[in-house]
Amino acid sequence: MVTKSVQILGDAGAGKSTLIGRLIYECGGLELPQLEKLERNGIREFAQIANFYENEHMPQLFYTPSSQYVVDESKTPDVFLWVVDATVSDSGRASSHNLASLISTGHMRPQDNLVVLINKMDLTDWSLRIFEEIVRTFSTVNSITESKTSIIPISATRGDNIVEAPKEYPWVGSILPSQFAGCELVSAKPLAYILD
Ligand SMILES: Nc1nc2c(ncn2[C@@H]2O[C@H](COP(=O)(O)OP(=O)(O)OP(=O)(O)O)[C@@H](O)[C@H]2O)c(=O)[nH]1
Ligand SMILES: [Mg+2]
Repeated sequence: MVTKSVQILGDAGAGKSTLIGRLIYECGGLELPQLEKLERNGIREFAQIANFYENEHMPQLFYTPSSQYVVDESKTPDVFLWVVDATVSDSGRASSHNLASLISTGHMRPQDNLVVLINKMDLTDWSLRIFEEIVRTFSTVNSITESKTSIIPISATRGDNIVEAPKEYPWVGSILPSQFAGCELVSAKPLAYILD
């Protein structure tokens, strides 16, 4: 199993800590002792898991079928996840601007993959229209990096499209990039499989 680094950044309040907690909880291989430790420390939310691991200097780890990922602060991670809040009113324009400037100034140089995660899709009722609008805003993001780039919708709190697409919203698992808002970057794969 290979070990890879992942850096998770994005808009303020977009759900970065929640996503890290979700990945540790769902894909981190936690066993009873660790779960009991979280419970003993009153951890009840995914974002608190991320903060607890950080405060305790415990590595933030999760697994995809063939790799181990370690969350770190590297400027040159193997994978860079950019988290966007789907409920923003500007269709992600400020967010895509921030991402572009991070990359074009060399502050972030992902080695293999850049994945743009449109989070909080549950708050939009998994609106395809809202997702398409934000995808349109990010549709040229691959021109600023040589990394393989993907865009997917998720809900970090509900765990949708992290390991499995939400069954109630069949469009998520059947996105066809070639037919999608003129953008080839969207993927029908859940996050864990994009990273694999
Ligand atoms: N409904 C919903 N709420 C979410 C989702 N992800 C995060 N949130 C909520 O959004 C708020 C901010 O989440 P955080 O994970 O703390 O966001 P963050 O990006 O780490 O925030 P900062 O570190 O302050 O920039 C919390 O109230 C979360 O519960 C989601 O997928 N759906
Ligand atoms: Mg946070």
